[in-house]
Amino acid sequence: QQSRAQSVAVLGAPFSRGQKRRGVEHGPKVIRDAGLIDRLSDLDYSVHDFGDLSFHYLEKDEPYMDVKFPRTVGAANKMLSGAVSRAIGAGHTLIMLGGDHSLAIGSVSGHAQQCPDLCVIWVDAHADVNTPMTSPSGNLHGQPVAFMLKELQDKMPDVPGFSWTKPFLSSKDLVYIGLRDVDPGEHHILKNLGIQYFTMRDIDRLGIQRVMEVTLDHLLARQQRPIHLSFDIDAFDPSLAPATGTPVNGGLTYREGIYITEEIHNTGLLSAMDLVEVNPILGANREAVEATASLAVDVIASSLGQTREGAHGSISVFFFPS
Ligand code: EXY
Ligand code: MN
Ligand code: MN
Repeated sequence: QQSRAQSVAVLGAPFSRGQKRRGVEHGPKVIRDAGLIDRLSDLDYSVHDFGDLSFHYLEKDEPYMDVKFPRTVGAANKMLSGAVSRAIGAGHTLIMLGGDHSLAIGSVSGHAQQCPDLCVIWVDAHADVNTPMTSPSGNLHGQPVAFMLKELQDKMPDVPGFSWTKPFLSSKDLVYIGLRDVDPGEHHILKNLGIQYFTMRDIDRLGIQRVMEVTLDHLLARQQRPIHLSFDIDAFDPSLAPATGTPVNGGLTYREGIYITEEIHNTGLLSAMDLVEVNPILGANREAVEATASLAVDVIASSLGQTREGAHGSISVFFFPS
């Protein structure tokens, strides 16, 4: 199947203030160095590398309640949101390379400006739906979904730096896959809003085939609509993706991760994706970093149609009459 647009935009977002560890701002570089652009070109897309955004890190950015770097994160996401909206408006399928997962606020909101009917598949060890009141860390990469959900609007304080964005996503238009580290406040939100989610235990129980069937049915059965895939590399088991800031044991296998993205590609509805939380400074050695970055490239290529089956769309020598 073909994806909706034949042209892909790659946008780097070297940003790390949504959490406290250095290094995740180098994610775009190591993912590109692992061969991303060539791999996408091999899939017969016209690839537009928009380069990296340059973010301003404010000198003075006092915490708000316990929220760290609110104005810096807010401004970065505002810039990202505009860039994503323009790229999608120009007809590209958008690939955002993070950076930490707070960037999804900008990425998904920019996508939603162009495609208000979008749905979101969030692949992550974490639910990232803490509010400033429930967050145990104050880190905004654990809170992006709370800024998106309409149902949480009256639970959200006015965090400085975020007056440019309003909640735009209904909780029924979001599905999580891969959860295994959910805070009490987040669990309360997931349950009370009736959000569809699949923990690693659910994947153990149902198998990834059934999980994807229910996921796509939940989001698409009533209406075909654009998909935003927000893929946190820490969804994978740390043995596969060691170079990341908040690893949690017992994650996705390689085959489960690739099955997820193959199924999403097969809908023909992927419109934008994030690949976040690759942190080269946290790899134990070069091999660990390269393995994580190369996994990120596999996830993106598979989301855009690289298959394990193989394909013969563009060969020049044919053996059989067609
Ligand atoms: N739930 C924890 C918190 O809110 O601080 C940990 C969040 C980690 C977020 C990572 C990127 O997905
Ligand atoms: Mn995340
Ligand atoms: Mn995570």
